[in-house]
Amino acid sequence: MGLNIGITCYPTVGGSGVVATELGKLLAEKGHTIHFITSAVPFRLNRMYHNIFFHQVEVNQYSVFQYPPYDIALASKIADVIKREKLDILHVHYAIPHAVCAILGKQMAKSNVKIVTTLHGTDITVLGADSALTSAIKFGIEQSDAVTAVSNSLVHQTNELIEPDKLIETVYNFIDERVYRPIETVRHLKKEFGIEDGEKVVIHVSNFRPVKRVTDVIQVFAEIAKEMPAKLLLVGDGPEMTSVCRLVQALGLEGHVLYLGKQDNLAELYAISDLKLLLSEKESFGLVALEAMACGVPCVGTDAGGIPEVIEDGRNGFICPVGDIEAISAAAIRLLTDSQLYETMKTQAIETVRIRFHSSDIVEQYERVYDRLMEEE
Ligand code: GMT
Repeated sequence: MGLNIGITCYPTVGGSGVVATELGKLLAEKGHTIHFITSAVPFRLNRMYHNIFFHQVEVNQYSVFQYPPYDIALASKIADVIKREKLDILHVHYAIPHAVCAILGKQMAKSNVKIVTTLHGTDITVLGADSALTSAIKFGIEQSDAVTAVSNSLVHQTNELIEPDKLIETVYNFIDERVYRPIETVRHLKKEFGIEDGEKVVIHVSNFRPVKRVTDVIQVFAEIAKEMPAKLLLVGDGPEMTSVCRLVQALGLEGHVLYLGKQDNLAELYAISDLKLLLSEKESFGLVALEAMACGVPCVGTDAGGIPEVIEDGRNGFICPVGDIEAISAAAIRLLTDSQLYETMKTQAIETVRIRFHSSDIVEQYERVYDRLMEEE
């Protein structure tokens, strides 16, 4: 029987919002009723579903408040939706603040709704190290009925940093295979971007925060461009963009780098790309690597967090030490120049996504968590 499921996430661009929204859509397609309780319509909620509802969290901007009370407004909205829609499950993404808001909302509603919290990384690897927040994160985890994390590495880091008295299960991220797949029809894009036949295309997609080490991407690309004609697609924007542009200029790479800003149709960009670089120093999973691999683009990534659980070194891509420009460049150049190795890794990348991260398997894992909690009644 279909469940009534509330989902809270950050609805704006970001892997956690993407995963939460795609999960809601696939659960709705399986007959569950979904209630998004968020500050804006999730950006990936791009079509009409009869069984997906959106409840907007309105934050009071009253000037007396030095900080807008988002957390309290969310808890209050959660309480209203729990009561009115008789939620069975409330699935929140991020321990801080969402798990804590869920617990408060449940208490306000005097309900027995089951809370599932999914940890995505930043809540643990960045906020977890902030002693001002550790108790709240621990509380959010321990008071949830079930807690999942998006990689084994994140489970391990959470246990090390927070030491919660709670079992945390790994449920990997997934992509929508209908969107992220190899497509052949956009070859004209290359021409439109001014990419010559025979030029290799390297792509990097991120929010350009310091943890993504985008300047390493530029340094590696400079080494690649010494060996072969190549272009670099930079997709996304963020605080590091100024340093990135400066480095591109200093290395004389202006004509080789295309700044594409934030983009939606990534499958089309992957269709014209040969290699993806994900060189982060912290990354609980690396959803962008999975998206690229699903489109048949092998990746070179760093040995940070959950990246090696997605990119399997020497099988579907390469893993190198964080910041080791020489090793990363050598791996990238090897992949781009050995056509037999490239074809093998491309095939393995597609296979890995299909076998280890298939959306139907991952959604079933979440359903099993929900069913288990419902049976505990
Ligand atoms: O850091 C980001 O890129 C954004 C952040 C988010 O909130 O979406 O990403 C985190 O969650 C993603 C989805 O689970 C993961 O794929 C990212 O690896 C994770 N980011 C970090 O751990 C830094």
